[in-house]
Amino acid sequence: MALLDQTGRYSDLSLKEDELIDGGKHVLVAYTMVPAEGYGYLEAAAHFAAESSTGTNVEVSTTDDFTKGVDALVYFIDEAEGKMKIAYPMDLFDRNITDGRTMLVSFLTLVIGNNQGMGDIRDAQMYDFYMPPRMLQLFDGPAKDISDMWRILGRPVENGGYIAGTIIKPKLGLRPEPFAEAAYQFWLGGDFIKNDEPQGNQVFCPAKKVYPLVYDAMKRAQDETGEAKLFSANITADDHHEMCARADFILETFGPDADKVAFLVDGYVGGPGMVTTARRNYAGQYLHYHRAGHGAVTSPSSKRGYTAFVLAKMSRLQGASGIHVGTMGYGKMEGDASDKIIAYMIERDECQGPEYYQKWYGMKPTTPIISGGMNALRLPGFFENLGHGNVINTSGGGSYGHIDSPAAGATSLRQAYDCWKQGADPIEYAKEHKEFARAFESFEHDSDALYPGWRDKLGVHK
Ligand code: CAP
Ligand code: MG
Repeated sequence: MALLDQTGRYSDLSLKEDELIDGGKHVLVAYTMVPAEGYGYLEAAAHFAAESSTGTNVEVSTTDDFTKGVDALVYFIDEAEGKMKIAYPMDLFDRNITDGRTMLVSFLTLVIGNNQGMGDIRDAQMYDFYMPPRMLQLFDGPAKDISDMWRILGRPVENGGYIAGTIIKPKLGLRPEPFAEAAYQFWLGGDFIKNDEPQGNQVFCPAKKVYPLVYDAMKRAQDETGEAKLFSANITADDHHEMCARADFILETFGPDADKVAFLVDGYVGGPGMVTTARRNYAGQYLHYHRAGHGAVTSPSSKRGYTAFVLAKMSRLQGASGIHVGTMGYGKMEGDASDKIIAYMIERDECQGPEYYQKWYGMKPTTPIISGGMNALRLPGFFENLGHGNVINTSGGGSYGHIDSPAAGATSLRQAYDCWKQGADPIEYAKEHKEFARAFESFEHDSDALYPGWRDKLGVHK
């Protein structure tokens, strides 16, 4: 079906990207895009830009010259590569009437909104974006970051290193007493425990019963180990007031140790409002963004929405103190070694993304949270790929699946980091470190795959 040709108004391929960046007045967005059958590339891209800014599929009589001044413009296309780039004038984006700040939901509504269902677009996925300095100033950014955790753990606030964590497993089905016992057992060896993403106030494990028991477990583990312990409590809920009721109860329950509580928000399924509820109402707490569900749009098999890189970059703008970034091919979830760019973009003050070089101008970093099928055997390779261990790692199966105890599982995680930092051979290291060695027997599928001949070398026989 013939469409209004909007290339004249919504594209200008003479625009220069470096001039747009120097001008500081545009948000730039890079997409992979494939038009639907029978539509021209630039025509479809221009219609995409119209629908994402000031236009629709026909001219309207109410448009005036000012309107045209805030048109989004296609400034680059590569039909062979299936890529386009669009410049969005900053003034398109909505601002709070309360404090003038901008909001991620407006960014999403425009750049990944109606354009996701247009008849002349088959595929369109955002794979990078560039925020100019003024827009960065208008996002909340993180209030707390990993340095706050290192400080509580009594470590250097620079390069404080690996935080050994877990997720209370099984994912659901524990009543309060076994839940708190699972926490206590891990804390005897580890630093950090999170609720699993669906754990909240289930009828068989009421929040008002379980959190006091978890706090008691934290105190006992702190007393027994002489170490501070951290807990990431899930406050995800549809209703803002419910979120606050959970957060308030948890802070009251942990009382003098409330600074050791992070708030977990299932930010993808919950959406920007939920993340901002936590960020703005509890700025004193580390904001832990869990991304359950993101695979619906970020999976390599998805041709729409946005990538995991974009999700993580957006979370820093929103103020996530930490976000799950996957395991870069070393764990159970989708991903590969090149995903390390996701970590670099959210932890550094400037970084080259897939398309844009982004400076953050001092916005606090977002911690890469590494989770999903990890255990002590998989970690050395992970650290080698990433190049550092300044991360929070939560290994659920990797802790509660250790054949000796959750504490031994936690210790094996710490030892994996130590092994990598020393540049030691894992087999040689295992000979001197029992919990790490027993991880080989705990996760035989992995040890066989990663360390062939490990049995003979460690003198372990079936
Ligand atoms: C990991 C986890 C996390 C996933 C989420 C799970 O448990 O608790 O939710 O890591 O994936 O429920 O699978 P295990 P990602 O450690 O037992 O695998 O971190 O990639 O968002
Ligand atoms: Mg989970």
